[in-house]
Amino acid sequence: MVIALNETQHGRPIGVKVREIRETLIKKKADAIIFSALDDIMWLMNIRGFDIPYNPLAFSIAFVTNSELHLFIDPTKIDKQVADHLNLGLVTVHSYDSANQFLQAWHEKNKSLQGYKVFVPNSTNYSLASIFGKENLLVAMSPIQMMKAVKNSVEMAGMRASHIRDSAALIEFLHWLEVEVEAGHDVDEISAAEKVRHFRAQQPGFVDLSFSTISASGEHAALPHYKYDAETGKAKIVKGGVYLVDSGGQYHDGTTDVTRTVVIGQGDDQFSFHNTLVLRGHIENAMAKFPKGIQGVRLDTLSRQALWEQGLDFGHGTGHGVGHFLSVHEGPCGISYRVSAGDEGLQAGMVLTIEPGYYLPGKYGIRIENCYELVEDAEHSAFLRFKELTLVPIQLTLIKKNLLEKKHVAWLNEYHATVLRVVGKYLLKTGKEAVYLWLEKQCVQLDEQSYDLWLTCV
Ligand SMILES: [Mn+2]
Repeated sequence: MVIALNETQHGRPIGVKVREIRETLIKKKADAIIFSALDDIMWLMNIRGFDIPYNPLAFSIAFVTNSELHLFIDPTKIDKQVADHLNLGLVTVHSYDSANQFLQAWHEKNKSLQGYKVFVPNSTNYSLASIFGKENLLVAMSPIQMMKAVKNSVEMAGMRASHIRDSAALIEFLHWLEVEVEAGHDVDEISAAEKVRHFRAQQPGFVDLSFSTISASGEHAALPHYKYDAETGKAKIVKGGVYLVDSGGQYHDGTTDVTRTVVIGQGDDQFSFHNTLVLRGHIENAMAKFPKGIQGVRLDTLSRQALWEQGLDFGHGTGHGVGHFLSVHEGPCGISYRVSAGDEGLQAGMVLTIEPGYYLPGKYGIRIENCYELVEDAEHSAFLRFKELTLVPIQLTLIKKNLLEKKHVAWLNEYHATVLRVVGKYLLKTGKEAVYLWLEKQCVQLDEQSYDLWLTCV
């Protein structure tokens, strides 16, 4: 099956997108461009598919010339509605299997043209690229990479709306987890992960998870890419133990990715120390104002500074791009200690995660991850800043107050006020009063001057 997005979901018809691609072809003096990256094709055609778990993609190939637009896809996946949608976009649909033959014939017909060139994005497979002959290739990053990284206003509205519902689902989960563990009921990594899916699946517009949930108790959390199996997943989530949940959803209007690390009950001193360093790094990054167009690599240090001061670090990038009802990891921009391939600089309208962590092998791991949109700074129009999409409370009882400055506390207070206002309202609207009351407690405002009240009020 393939579905077509409507105008209120994609915000930009096929024709407008294709026109922009043809302008690129003219600029690059190319006669045609081939697309084989599935997220490029889904975005261009305003369709989504279900051929790959967690990724709303359909196996396909697209070919754009100055006057033609071809899509190669299994025709049995296309119903009347999708056919009409593609027809309206002036797309000629062919069977997936006929792509090679079609492209070969097209090449034969055009190869004698003066200055003949085919734009082949650098992600294209060898077999497709070799159809056109080495001397005729223009190999570069797919122009769609940047086009889809910068969300249009409709896509961004969808990202915001889906993040509210998704945050509500995760808050429901965290509330459920606390109640269950406090009651002494058995909760293991597998049953917790199933609950995460359960709460998301109840939300309107839910399609699938955006990746396989990382549900990690205790020392398992020390492995950043941990995946439970039937055996390891029996690890219990216990009072006083660390639990890390990294998960996300695919919705008709957006894609989400969020990580929280929690302790039901009291965390120990060492854990709170490391947790606060990670939190401080997250906040430092989230508060940053930076010039438009810089590469994400220049922001990466911000999320590590607090750890570095203590001789600590983490072994993964700070953040990645996120698609709009597409892949949860999306290029070309990211925030990493390595320059992300093809990073042409950060722009307003991009969606990025900030997810610093700290991992103590054999003991526990910590990661605090939110999605953010990049917006123009209100004071300095040549600058950008982060605006939160993810709205899930960050556990206040795991913070060592002497490791935060007033500005970090102010950020936390503002964040939690937004969480309560936006998601709280949504929870009440959907009849989740018990969850709302729990959320209210998680979002308590901290005293910015003296933190003395902290432990009594949380
Ligand atoms: Mn992530």
